[in-house]
Amino acid sequence: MNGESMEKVIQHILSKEMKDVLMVQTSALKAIHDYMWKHEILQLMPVMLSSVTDPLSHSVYDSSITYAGQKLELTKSMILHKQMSMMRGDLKGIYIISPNIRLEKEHLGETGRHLLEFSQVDIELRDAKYKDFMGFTEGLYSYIFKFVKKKCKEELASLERKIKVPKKPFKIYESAMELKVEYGSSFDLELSKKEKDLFWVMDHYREFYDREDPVTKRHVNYDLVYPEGFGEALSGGERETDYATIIRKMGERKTDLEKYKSYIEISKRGLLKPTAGGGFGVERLVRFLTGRKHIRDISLFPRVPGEEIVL
Ligand code: ASN
Repeated sequence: MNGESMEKVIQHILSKEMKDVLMVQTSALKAIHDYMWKHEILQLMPVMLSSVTDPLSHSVYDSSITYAGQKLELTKSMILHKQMSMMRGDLKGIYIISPNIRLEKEHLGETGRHLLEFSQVDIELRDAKYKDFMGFTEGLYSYIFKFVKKKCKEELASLERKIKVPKKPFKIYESAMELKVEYGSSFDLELSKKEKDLFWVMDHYREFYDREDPVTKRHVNYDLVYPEGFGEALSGGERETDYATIIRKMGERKTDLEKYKSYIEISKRGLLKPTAGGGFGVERLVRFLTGRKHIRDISLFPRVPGEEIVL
């Protein structure tokens, strides 16, 4: 570490706009908790050491550690724990403000959207279909935007940001597959630059846990995307519960079955229940609400891929 990077970090912590940003963040989190309370969705505390975690659909550096002879991973997302918590059957839904560690490749530092460590509002709803979860999320986003707009008038004015409460229902693009052909692999970003409001993109090929319709073969999942070029907000889907289907899909994705053996055992016992869910990053939400250029601008101690962590 050199003196120059130390100076930069200190200037960043002391930056003038950080208090306004933190006020917007705190208000958004309050709105999220209120909305969950109103819908009787209960909060779980985060799990940070996992014997099974999200395989993710893109590659990251290994974050495993060994403790007392057991190999564990720092949690990439609590998707599998969300599913396993719902095997209780008596919960309407759960959410977690979940710290996620994803040791992303260095080049992603330039996107303005990626951090090595971020907090995800991760939600799972019992007996829910994709439409139920999307409706729930649209309500949540409208609630957050209205709340922040009302409570943070001064802060938003000094940040020179106007918040527009999104109109429901949000626009839906039915097929990520087709968009990929038309716009290339960063189709969500291209559309994000064009669109003026939040929108959904359906049917993505990704991890084994998102449900595939056995008849239509569509992937019953979704991404929510911010407009104005801010890119992806949330991803989620209906979940796969059937043991044989999970094993088949793990095979297709060349998943290490040994690594997931405890989760596989739960599915083999028929304990997984039909649910739908999704998660969105707190930092990306705050970046959008405050209209900042880079995600580092809204985090007091940002961990940007490829950058030295000084403090
Ligand atoms: N939270 C996401 C979901 O619920 C998973 C993820 O973060 N990759 O599907």
